[in-house]
Amino acid sequence: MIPDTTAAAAPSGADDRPTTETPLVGIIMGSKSDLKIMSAAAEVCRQFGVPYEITLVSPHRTPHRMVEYAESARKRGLRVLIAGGGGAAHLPGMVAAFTILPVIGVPINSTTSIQGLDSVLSMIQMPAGVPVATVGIDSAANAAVLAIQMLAIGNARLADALEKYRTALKDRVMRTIEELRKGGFQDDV
Ligand code: AIR
Repeated sequence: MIPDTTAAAAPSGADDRPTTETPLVGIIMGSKSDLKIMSAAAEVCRQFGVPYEITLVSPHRTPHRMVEYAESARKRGLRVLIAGGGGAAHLPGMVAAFTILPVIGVPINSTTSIQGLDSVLSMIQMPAGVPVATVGIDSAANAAVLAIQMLAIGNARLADALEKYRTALKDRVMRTIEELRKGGFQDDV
């Protein structure tokens, strides 16, 4: 049975207790030490009310579990996978090899990593036909936003939520600009 540490998300605005909703986003990572970075992806899914699961899958320490996870993901109803790893981060690429679901890779600047660069290089140059959409180092939140953008292609509620999210981002910048202007900031220089 995959995964054994599933925590499906509560609807937006609710608490963190697991629900019985079928997860749409699978968030996986190579080690518990990645959780402090990868939990940001779960938080974004929660904010958008997208059911997700989060668990550990190591391509080197639990290789059979990795194959089982990737091969069963689509059948279990998942639509997109977010895979994080540090150091020799082979998880996203190998998971992508075993599923046709889109895989978003999160390079992690872990303690064993060379500032995250080895992780990036382990993910980006995938062979033609087996892509991994790699986000920035430690950018788990962006991975979740990208996953939700994929889901929003066929989901009007999520598309609307993303429009509001973008408007909120813009409003925050505009407020800062106004505050700086009041403090004498010249925003045209
Ligand atoms: N890792 C785990 N299995 C394969 C790899 N590449 C990565 C984890 C973590 C790093 O090794 O993704 O970022 C260090 O793991 P740990 O468990 O030693 O802290």
